[in-house]
Amino acid sequence: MSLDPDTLAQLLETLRRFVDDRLIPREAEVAESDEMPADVIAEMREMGLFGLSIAPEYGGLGLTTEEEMLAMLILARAAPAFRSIFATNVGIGSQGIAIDGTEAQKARYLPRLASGEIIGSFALTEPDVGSDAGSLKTTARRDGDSYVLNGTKRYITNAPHAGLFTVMARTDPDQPGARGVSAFLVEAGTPGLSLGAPERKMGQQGAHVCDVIFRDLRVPAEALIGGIEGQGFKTAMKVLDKGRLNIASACTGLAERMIDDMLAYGLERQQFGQPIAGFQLVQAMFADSQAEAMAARALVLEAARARDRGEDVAMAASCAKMFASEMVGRVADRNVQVHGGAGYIRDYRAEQLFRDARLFRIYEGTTQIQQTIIARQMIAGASAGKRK
Ligand code: COS
Repeated sequence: MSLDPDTLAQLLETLRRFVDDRLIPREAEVAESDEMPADVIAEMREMGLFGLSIAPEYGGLGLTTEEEMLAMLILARAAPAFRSIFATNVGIGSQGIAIDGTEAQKARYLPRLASGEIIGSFALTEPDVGSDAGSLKTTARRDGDSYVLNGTKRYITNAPHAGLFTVMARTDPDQPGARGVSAFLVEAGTPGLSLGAPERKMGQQGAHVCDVIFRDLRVPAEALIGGIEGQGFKTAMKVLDKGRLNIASACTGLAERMIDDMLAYGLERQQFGQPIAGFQLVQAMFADSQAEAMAARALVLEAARARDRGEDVAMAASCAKMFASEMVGRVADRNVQVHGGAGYIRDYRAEQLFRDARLFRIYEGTTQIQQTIIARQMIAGASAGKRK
């Protein structure tokens, strides 16, 4: 159910103040320490950020997709590590349950995810399985009233902090592709679950990823999402449709922040006796960035509205994710360029955000996978005579 316009405006204003007053001033501290401060997480919990997308009956704010994207556009103005800590609960760490879970699974986990009491992680990628997600090798063998999981998941966002993992595993060894995959809910602390060391990354310090390893890990049959085998790949794809919209809004919000930064610097920095913002070649970088960020905003919000209307948004989400993640890379590069020498120096944020933004073109489906999804749908539509 959508919020009334005043409540939505108030929420967005509160988020903007939180980002400006509480998050952006702590970016350097988080980047240097590679830790997310406990008081920041506590404040995020109090504000309900972990439950933006979760229905009110499970303790969340129950925002529509469009409202959620409007919130994310603001929250993403801070360095991406801040968003990362609650974003898996809003997106890929909760949506498998929200979309395809049984009533019992929703009642058991969604309230704790919404409050931020536990962090949810999404475990699809494996050492040998990235873009070709349907060929995953982790197995889940039925044994009486339980399943026994074996395998390794790789680069799992928030895994070091997670209380709950949505794990895609193969229940049917005779089905090598997507149809043999099922989705499970695995709680942290289950015997047989272990974690690798946190990876050292190019950027986004303060956000953590590591391997998740299952060795004869036993879960009850009730841990199978939706209670139906063979649906796990489709669940993962539906989760990623939504996740890709989230990434697109994160890219757009960060681009808008960097445009503000480059403008502020351009107006302050004097060369040849005047602010560099007065030079047309610098203005071209402002203008290209602004037009591209506006296009990304329009794309993500239109896709969000289509999702709220109940339409299939697989292609629109891929278009938004592809365009926005490529766009934010260009804007991050121009932001460094406008800052000149200062743009290359650690003490300024342009350098950090340039590295942080690089991940967006890779996770939740590379640009090349988004291109594949978009083109496949175009061809299928044209073949079926459905393309206008
Ligand atoms: N929603 C619902 N169902 C979907 C779907 C979607 N968005 N996309 C695919 N499916 C269904 C298909 O309809 C098909 O169902 P049937 O078997 O009933 O026909 C099934 O899922 C398999 O789909 P498909 O044949 O397209 O699977 P492929 O193995 O060709 O893989 C890609 C498709 C490449 C798109 C997929 O593997 C993918 O998204 N890869 C990237 C993974 C990724 O983003 N990883 C990032 C890690 S998560 S942070």
